[in-house]
Amino acid sequence: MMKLFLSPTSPFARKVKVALIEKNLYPEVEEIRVDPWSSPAELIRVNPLCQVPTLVTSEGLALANSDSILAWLEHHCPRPALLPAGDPERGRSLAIAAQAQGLIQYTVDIVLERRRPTSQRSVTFVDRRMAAILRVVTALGGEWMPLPGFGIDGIGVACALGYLDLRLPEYPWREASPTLAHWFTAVASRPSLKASAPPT
Ligand SMILES: N[C@@H](CCC(=O)N[C@@H](CS)C(=O)NCC(=O)O)C(=O)O
Repeated sequence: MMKLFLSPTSPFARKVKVALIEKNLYPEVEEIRVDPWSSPAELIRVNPLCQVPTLVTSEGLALANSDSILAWLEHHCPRPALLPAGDPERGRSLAIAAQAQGLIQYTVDIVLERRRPTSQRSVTFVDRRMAAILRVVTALGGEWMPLPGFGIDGIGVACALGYLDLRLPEYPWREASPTLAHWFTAVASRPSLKASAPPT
């Protein structure tokens, strides 16, 4: 039995949950819901970083960091594959997944910045992140469109867009990238995305 520490709103944790469901492994997973910001002892015991997601394998190995967990999963449970076997698709998938991961991190950066007292907030920093988010969303709807199928690139992009809708609902990413909006609507019906959707 594997253990997955997650919080229902974490987009990083959602990537891992979606990948586990897509690989038909979720029946073997015990889901442990925690709030990492309250520093729960059970999370710190396995992951000194005190972050979700943390996956504890059936051998007792505690893995942090969504991309490291996905890499471990792909190697240990190769079917169905979430990463193309050959180049250039494999490289493209990793490149798109990296943009998606950055998109999530930049959105989190803005959320954390907004939680700071007004006097401590940096407008310059938020503007820089906002500008990058717009560039990434545009690229993901164009040259870096997720590959056909639903691998780690599509998983990352879907979780990133879901998180944008959750945390920055006023952000007009669909207008910036109608093609990406169309793709997002098409994949939204996947059971893995439905089962992992954040509470509204
Ligand atoms: N690079 C990590 C980021 C994980 C992360 O930042 N998780 C957040 C929740 S969305 C967290 O646990 N934050 C608590 C903290 O940073 O203290 C990943 O991809 O998994």
